[in-house]
Amino acid sequence: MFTLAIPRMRRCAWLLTTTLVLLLGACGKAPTALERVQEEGVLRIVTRNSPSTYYQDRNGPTGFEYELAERFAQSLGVTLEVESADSLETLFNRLNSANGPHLAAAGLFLPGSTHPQARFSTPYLEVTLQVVYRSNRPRPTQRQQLVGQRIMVMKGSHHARILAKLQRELPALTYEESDELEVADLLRMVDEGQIDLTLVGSNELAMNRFALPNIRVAFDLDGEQQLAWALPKGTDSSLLQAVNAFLSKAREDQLLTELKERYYGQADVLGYVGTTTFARHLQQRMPRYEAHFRQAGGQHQIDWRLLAAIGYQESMWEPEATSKTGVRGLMMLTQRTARAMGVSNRLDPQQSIRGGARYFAEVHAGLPDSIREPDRTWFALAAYNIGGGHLQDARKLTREAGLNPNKWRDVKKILPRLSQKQWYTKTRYGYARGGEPVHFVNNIRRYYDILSWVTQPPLEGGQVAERGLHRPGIDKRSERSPSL
Ligand code: BLG
Repeated sequence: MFTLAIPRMRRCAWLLTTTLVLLLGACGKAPTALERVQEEGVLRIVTRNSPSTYYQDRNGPTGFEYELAERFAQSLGVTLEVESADSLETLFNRLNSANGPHLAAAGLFLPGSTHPQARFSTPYLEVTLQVVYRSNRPRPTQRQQLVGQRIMVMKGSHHARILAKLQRELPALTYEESDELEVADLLRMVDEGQIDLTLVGSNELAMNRFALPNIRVAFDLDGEQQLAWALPKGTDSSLLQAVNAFLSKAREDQLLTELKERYYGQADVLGYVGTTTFARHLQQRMPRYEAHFRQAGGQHQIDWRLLAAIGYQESMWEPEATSKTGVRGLMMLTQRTARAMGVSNRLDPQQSIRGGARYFAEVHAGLPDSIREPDRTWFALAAYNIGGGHLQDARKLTREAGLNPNKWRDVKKILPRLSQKQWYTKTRYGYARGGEPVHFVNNIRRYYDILSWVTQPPLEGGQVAERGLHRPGIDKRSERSPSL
């Protein structure tokens, strides 16, 4: 009996095991966080609506965090979906909610210790944390002088944690945390004297400074800081590993350098005086010409804000401006260009804008196809200023220097050589003030960024000013073109 029974039991055991294995096999292992993103075909991120992270311009969503996240989504072969949170509290709650975003890309400071609600990626940007104050108040120069001041920071921010740490050292230190206000609001409150101080990342300050005439940096706090993306706690680390691998490649491939240059590189080019003067003229002068910029932009498919930025760089929106070389008008047309563009009176702002827009569009269209956007726009600006021939020379010298003649980043390094004898004697068109277009393009890019931010269309699902939880459309463009 037993001799028969034993094999039957074994058979049963084998059958059971096989069934279990098959069942497990059929159900599959639970997909990892990364596999879920890939299966869904969408990377969902939460961010903040601010000039240093994410906002809308005419072409759709833009901003440092947006573009970096878009590149990450591309690397995974999925599309990007963005929502913006109106406070850090909402942001971290969303991150940890069921079916919430996969990660937060929001200019978050890498915490010194573990964060209660998130795991952080490797850093992608180095910034300093700055204490800012109002210019007509005494400047604090060290930590002890923070005591007795009305300080406000965003609730749940790294800045608040730094202050909490400092409070242990300086028990008399007090500060408030707000979950209603964004960095830009806090800076405005300092600017208007409603609070004494706030803390801000150097990148954010640079991007927000244009409308804040009274803001000054008191001192840097706590050495160099780093920004990183945040992922929810409690998920496996597959997505975090993919993020880290992407960021390390982005560093190696210069993508981070490029984005830094694109979004923050221009932030300081205007300097303090330039920035505040621009902010004043934006209110006082721009409204007179806005309709002309819009009209000319519409006619030539150029973002009107780019035309306005050119106009500001050329004349500070002064229709009677005259350069030392006799170039005149709001868009600073040479006599030859004016004639070619059918402008009879260069001092007529509408004619000048129309002529400038047409000239820019022609120069842009005439560039070789090998120059892609957004560089194509920067090259067109340079040609507007220095002429196509000199730009050609600079591109040739760039190629000869082993650099890429289709990249603005490379050509702008070489352009100043056009004013050095050892170089311009080797060129076809000879001497030119090659530094001028570099400066010209840098400034215009910064004016353009500011104009894009201040005139950004409302995000879908609510007004920007309300900064609710928005879900703008997914943008699949791989190239950003401010002009066409
Ligand atoms: C530009 C012309 C280009 C011309 C270059 O000069 O003017 N652009 C316009 O008229 C819009 O057409 O190129 S060329 O036709 O191939 O020769 C070179 O001649 C104008 C520039 C010159 C510049 N502002 C627009 O950017 C200017 O006024 N520079 C002088 C500055 S300062 O007063 O001496 O400091």
